[in-house]
Amino acid sequence: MTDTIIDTSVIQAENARREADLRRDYESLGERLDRRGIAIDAIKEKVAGFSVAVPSWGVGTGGTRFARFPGPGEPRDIFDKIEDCAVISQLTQATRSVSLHIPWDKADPNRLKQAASRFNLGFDAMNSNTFSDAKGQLQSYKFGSLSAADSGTRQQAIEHNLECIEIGRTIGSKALTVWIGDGSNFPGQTNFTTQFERYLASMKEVYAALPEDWRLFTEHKMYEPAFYSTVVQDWGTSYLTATELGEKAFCLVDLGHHAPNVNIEMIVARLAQFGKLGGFHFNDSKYGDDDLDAGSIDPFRLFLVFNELVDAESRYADFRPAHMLDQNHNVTDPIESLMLSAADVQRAYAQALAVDRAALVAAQDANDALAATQELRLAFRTDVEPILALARFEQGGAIDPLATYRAAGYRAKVAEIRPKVEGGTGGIV
Ligand code: LRH
Ligand code: MN
Ligand code: MN
Repeated sequence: MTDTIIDTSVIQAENARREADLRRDYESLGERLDRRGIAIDAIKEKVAGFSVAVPSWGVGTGGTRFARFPGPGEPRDIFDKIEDCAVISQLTQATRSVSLHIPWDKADPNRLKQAASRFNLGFDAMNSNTFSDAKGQLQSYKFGSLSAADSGTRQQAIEHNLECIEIGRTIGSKALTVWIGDGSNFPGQTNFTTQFERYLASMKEVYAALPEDWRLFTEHKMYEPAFYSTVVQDWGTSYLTATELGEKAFCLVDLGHHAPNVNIEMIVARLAQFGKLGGFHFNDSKYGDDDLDAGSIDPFRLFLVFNELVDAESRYADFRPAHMLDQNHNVTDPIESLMLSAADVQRAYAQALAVDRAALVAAQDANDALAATQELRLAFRTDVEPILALARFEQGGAIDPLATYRAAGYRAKVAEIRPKVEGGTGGIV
């Protein structure tokens, strides 16, 4: 039996107030989609099978680079975080796993596994951290980690990644995501080629320790914390790395890690075409790596990414990118934000499934640019909320997760148990 945190009677009462309207809305949307030759139930089925992992760090205190402003009922440790993730999963039915960050979430792996399986949660990719110094660590990552000039520092970073794999093995994870902050702040500070050689050599050692059924994701990011050059700065370098390493290595696309206006959906298409798209960190941004809620700034971009994913699904066998959220900020209850992000990722998927693919291809082949783009706009403008809500409802989730979460008073309840956290300086990247 799966334990639940939110009292099911609260969910039932909230759902009862909304069910009749939802069914009417679903039926009327079904009729409209049917006129376009699109089957609503098929979309619902796919949406119901879709899951995006919650990042453990996303349920914690949001911060800016400058300060942390903790809210009430902050999780005290990874076990509280798993409970918060269980709430998100229970209400949205869209987040069946958690992505851990080591050493932030370091704990007895058997306890971690037990804590998650109590709520039927799995573990998605493990994230290593060699971009900040852990307490008591011998070498500092101030001047880099896997690509550092100092061999002892590189060795320490390699061993940390191996440890992440070991923890992941015990808890049932099947992937390791490596993001490094290595780079330079000044022209001439480092040699681009030597630094990348050292990174590749280190990554080869990590790759060699990867279990047979695991995948290794390399996550690129244009800049920050290094501001002149970054070792894995774009999808090109990420692709080179994945290719150098071997068939278990793939590229991870964090939507916030590109230059403004970069055509991310095209990067997605390229990586998928060459079998190297490993997964995503979904979030949204206006300026840089803002880590805002998915779909909150540019939902059309998210839709266009999913448009490529749906296209790729039909083209490639064994196409199974990992879907994870990566967000962390300051002004909302993180559980609320993560629930809305999960729904927005699902929404983009549902909208992409509502594209009339045959009509799109016909317009493209006829060089009818306007008709082609209209197909996308039509799907993007479709309000697919009834599909998402019914998929949630049928799996025991909340028709309206946000209202139900508020009605359940979860945050106030945990605030009674979890001590108030002091604010402080920032530091999350
Ligand atoms: C780097 C990043 C990476 C880290 C996370 C905390 O900006 O996106 O995925 O692991 O933030
Ligand atoms: Mn990320
Ligand atoms: Mn980031």
